[in-house]
Amino acid sequence: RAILHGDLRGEDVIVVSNREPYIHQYRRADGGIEVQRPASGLVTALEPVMRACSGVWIATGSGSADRAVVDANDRVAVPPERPSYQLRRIWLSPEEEAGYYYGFANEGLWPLCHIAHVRPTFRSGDWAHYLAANRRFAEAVVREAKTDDPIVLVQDYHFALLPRMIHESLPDATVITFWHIPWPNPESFAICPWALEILNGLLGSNILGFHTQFHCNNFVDTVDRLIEARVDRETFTVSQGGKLTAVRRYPISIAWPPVEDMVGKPVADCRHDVRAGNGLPPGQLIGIGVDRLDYTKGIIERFLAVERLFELNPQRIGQFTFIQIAAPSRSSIDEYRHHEEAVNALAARINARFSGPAPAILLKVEHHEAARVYEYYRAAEVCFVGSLHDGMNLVAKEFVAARDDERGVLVLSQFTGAARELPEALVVNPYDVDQCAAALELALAMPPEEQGDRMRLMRRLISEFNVYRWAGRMLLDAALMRRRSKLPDNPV
Ligand code: ADQ
Repeated sequence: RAILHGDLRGEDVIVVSNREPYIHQYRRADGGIEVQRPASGLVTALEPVMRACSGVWIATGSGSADRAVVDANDRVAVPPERPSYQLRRIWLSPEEEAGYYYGFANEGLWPLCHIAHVRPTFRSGDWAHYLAANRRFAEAVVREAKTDDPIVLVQDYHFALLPRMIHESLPDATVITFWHIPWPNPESFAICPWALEILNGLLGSNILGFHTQFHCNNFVDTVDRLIEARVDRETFTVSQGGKLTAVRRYPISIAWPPVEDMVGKPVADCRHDVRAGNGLPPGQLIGIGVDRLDYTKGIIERFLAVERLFELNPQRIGQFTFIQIAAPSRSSIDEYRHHEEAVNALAARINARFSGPAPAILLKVEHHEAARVYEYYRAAEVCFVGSLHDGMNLVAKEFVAARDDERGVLVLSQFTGAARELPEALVVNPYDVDQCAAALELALAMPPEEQGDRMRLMRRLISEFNVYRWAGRMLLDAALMRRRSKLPDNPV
């Protein structure tokens, strides 16, 4: 935090992300405007940076009252209760959004980068929108820069072309790009008809960050295989046309300690309220899953594991309920709608087979307030993160942060970035239904001392490697790079 507050004062910092940190939703009856802060680790991590240096955050306007509050330059000061930095909104038409966001980013790059066996769809029309949207954000960065050497933090796969565009207009800018999803191997990445453009775009960054070393390796291998560039595996840098990009691992995390609102309610009250609120008996054993309703999250596989648990351990029927909280996501894409239907049908089939006095699966397709999500974490015996592939997965870390009682068991897919940091979880292969069912039973039967031993180790890691450290390490590396680049050339 000291880095964020001290070293950055006076720096010209710009963040670019697709989603905005504040959404002005609608005008209330009392004339005020309802503002939502989407539950997002990114905002938690980067807001202290923005506050420290009165920066500018550029994002797509998405709320129906967003236009009503901006000035002539499409800017509004945020946070609403204590304005300290500017939010600059970019307005995309429905066609631009369909092509750039739903099309190229989410039907192309998302399945391309995740091994979930969903075929990516690439359309030249979507690519044209992606290119144009990146261009519009680049123009906004140039307009918002107060100096010719700003620090620009580019977030995620929506903006692969942006780093190069910024570098061309502001060659002295320090561009730090963070790719929040996995990076595939070179053969998989080469499927993309615009693979070279994407790589050249990203290599406009001074620093390119991934959650795991494995994804850094895949990126460097992809560059080595597909384009003309010098790859140095000793320093993990790529140089192309005199431009150097450092490829680095920065595992994202969550705020620590967790905000008081999240863990203020006693565990016993959470246990009672979650059971009573869902019509479950007081002693019911509970498993919890929390995800966007996305095919990469392995919700189907988790339900199959719950079904297998009941087949193998009939004494658990009626005694155990798996509650899946699933936030609707990208539902204008066919693949997501089909997935939602499949999830619903499977829950119904398993419930028809295995519900006792209480249901086997409770599927709640809705967004919950963050404090409610934590209440579920605190009420559960087990949290099951079953992603088929996931850059990091913050749910795993949130569950651990929520358990200040040092109880509860995390069952965690080996295909998440989080599994590399939390080996004390019960790490499973989500495709192996029997193994997952066995892990669930092990979790339900685990003695409290062992739960505590595992939980304490995981809590220690997250308390140390929290989200401030994620942002701080990237910015420290960037600061060092900037100081080095200002030294005169070596005269000898
Ligand atoms: P996501 O794919 O969105 O993020 P994840 O890291 O699990 O995945 O974060 C999801 C967030 O949404 C969590 O904070 C969770 O609490 C919240 N959430 C999920 N379902 C919810 C619901 N029904 N109601 C309310 N909140 C809900 C991408 C990458 C990840 C990477 C993050 C951050 O895919 O791998 O960890 O970015 O880099």
